[in-house]
Amino acid sequence: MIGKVISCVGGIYTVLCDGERYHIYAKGAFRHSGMTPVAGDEVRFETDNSDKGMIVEILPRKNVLVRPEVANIDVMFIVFALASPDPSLLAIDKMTVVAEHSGIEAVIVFNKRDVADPAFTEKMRDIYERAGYRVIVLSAAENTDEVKNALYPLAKGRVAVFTGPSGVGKSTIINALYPDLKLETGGISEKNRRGKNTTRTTTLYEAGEGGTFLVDTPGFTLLDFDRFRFMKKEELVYAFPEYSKLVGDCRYTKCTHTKEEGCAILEKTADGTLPESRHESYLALWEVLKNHKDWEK
Ligand SMILES: Nc1nc2c(ncn2[C@@H]2O[C@H](COP(=O)(O)OP(=O)(O)O)[C@@H](O)[C@H]2O)c(=O)[nH]1
Ligand SMILES: [Mg+2]
Ligand SMILES: [Zn+2]
Repeated sequence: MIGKVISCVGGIYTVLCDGERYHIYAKGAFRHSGMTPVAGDEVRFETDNSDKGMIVEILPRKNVLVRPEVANIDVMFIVFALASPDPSLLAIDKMTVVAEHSGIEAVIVFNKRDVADPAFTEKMRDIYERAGYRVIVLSAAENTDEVKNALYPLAKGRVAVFTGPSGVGKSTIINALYPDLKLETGGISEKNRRGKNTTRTTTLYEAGEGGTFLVDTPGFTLLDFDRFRFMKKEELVYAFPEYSKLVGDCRYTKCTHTKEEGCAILEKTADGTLPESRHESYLALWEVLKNHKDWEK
């Protein structure tokens, strides 16, 4: 049988298949191969018609994230507040880079418009629209219809990950979208949960009438970039959509886009065509990736 892994707690996988939930183990061979099933995996499993059984195969993945550990993501909602807390543009750009590199559609969601300066809101929208992203501005606590109208069409029938720092309104947004899930808001319970559990587990929440799965990541858990070693620094430019199309215009084929003369990306940043903040993030991430290489040597 083929099913979808919903969660894994203490080595027991919950697998959803034809509306039934199976609580099963994974074949020991996975551990030896270093690739174990994660939430979001499509798996082949054997069962003796009870709710028990054994996962025997992980079907090919579209993509997989390490933190949170989840596979086959269709869309990543990168949620930040426009104020309280103020957004870190570097933190946003780390997440867009992870999404791009993993081949996951990223949607930038700015919440708490009600407490933000309108000029700042427009500045944020402009930066990310120019980068090529869909940008959604919300006031989730005030207006649930707005959340539904903007996000429902993008989440419906898909595996959607909500990521972003604590306190930006992720749970509020998810609750507005799918009130039946009743996620706790305010962050206190998240802290408790994290305190008790040393190992993080990822759960896919089934939402709506089927085929929609949500992942709410508590706190700032998306791929800690400093431990993100599978990306080469030369690949970074391709994780900035507005840069990848300019690479061919740089004077040198080995341009690193950090300081070279005749760099198309530097020129377009200097003349204001491309936002400064994105290039600051590029430089910061370049340094991280460069140092990894040294460290590995
Ligand atoms: N002012 C304002 N507060 C909001 C908005 N959305 C959520 N909040 C509040 O922000 C706090 C954190 O929200 P929560 O959904 O728990 O954030 P999470 O940690 O990202 O899941 C809560 O007190 C919410 O009521 C909003 O649009 N405007
Ligand atoms: Mg939350
Ligand atoms: Zn260049």
